[in-house]
Parts: sequence; C-alpha cells; structure tokens
Amino acid sequence: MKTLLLVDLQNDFLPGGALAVPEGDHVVPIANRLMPHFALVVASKDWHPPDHSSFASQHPGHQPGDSISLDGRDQILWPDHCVQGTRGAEFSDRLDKGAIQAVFLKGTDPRWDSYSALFDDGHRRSTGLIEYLRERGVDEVCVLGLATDYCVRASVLDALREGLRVQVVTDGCRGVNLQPGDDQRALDAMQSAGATLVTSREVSTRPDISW
Ligand code: VGL
Ligand code: ZN
Repeated sequence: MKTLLLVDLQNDFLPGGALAVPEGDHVVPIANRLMPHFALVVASKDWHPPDHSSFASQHPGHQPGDSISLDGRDQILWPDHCVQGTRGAEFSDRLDKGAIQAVFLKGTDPRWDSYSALFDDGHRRSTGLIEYLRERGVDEVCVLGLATDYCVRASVLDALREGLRVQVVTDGCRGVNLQPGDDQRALDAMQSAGATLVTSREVSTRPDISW
C-alpha cells in the first residue's frame, strides 16, 4: 500500500515558531498536494514534556545550539519546542489533517531525545509506527517533512534499517542547517543508506511507479 509519512509538520518548526526551520512553511502545501495520491497517510509529532532534556532551558549556562554530553551521548540543545498540549506542538493550520490516518509521538520521555519517528527513548522503545505499517503489509514509505537534517534523516535511516523501501521527497523537506549544508549532507546520507530521492512532481505525476 502506498504510504506517505509526514514528519513533524508542527507550528514550532514553521516560521514564527520556537524552532523555526527556514522555509518550513513551504512544505505544507506539498504535503497537501501529495496526500490524495496515497492510500495511507501517517504522521509523526515531536511531543516533549516541559522539562525535556533537549531544552537549553534545562541546562543553566547553556544556549540553544550548544552541544553537550548527556549520559554519555552527544545532545544538541534546542529552544523549548513542541511542548505537549501547546499550540506550538499542533499541526500547521494549513495542513489537511483529515487525510492523516494515524499519528505517532516521539520525544515523550524527558530523559531522551528521539529524532526518529520510529523509535522513542533513545531507540529503546518503538513509537508504534513500524508495527502499524507491518500490520498493514506496508513495505515502502514516501517521506517528507521537517527537519531534513534531524527528524527526517533519523526516520529515513531507521525505516531503511527496518527493511522498508524509502523515498524522500526532496522539495518536501527543509533543514535547520545549524551548519550550512547540513540539509544536503543529510540527503546524501539517506541516499547512501539506500533511500531514493524524488521530487513531489515525480511522485504526483507517476502514481503507478514503484520506486
Ligand atoms: C527536530 C530538533 C529537535 C525535528 C525535533 O523535528 O527535526 N529537530 N527536535
Ligand atoms: Zn524536539
């Protein structure tokens, strides 16, 4: 079944949001255009408690953008974002939410950051997405969303590791780009790991194709 995965199309990642991704709003109309081409549409949400350990506010003396060692892991510190139940954590108002059949939450444990839509708790616990896809016989996903260099990248690499075929809609993603070029390096890494890079135009004009 052709399946579209929308990664973190939430207010905080859009212009004006707490962790705004440059041009993040450009991908919402692309998501809306592609959804009718898929029999199944699922989405992820970054869904943090207010005291999440990825927030710079939890680490006195540190600023967003700093990288620290947390329980032996490298952790980039972010502004408070996508706090459970807040407007910043809601999907964009412009997103056609009616087509989304299931939503998977990540980053829910204060101790662990989880960029991947497939696993939470530093990779120890499934979000339920992979089981959901397997139950429906899905072996291929088309991915778009925010941000290319964090959650899209981690989700795509995990999906490949789980044995799915994966397409990444390049114009449907935007990067944070803490370092210039991070988005392109992330696309290269996803492609090297086995993902196919496609444009939204290719996806919508060639519905028959198995990539
Ligand atoms: C994300 C940074 C922190 C993302 C989430 O959705 O790409 N990035 N939390
Ligand atoms: Zn986050």
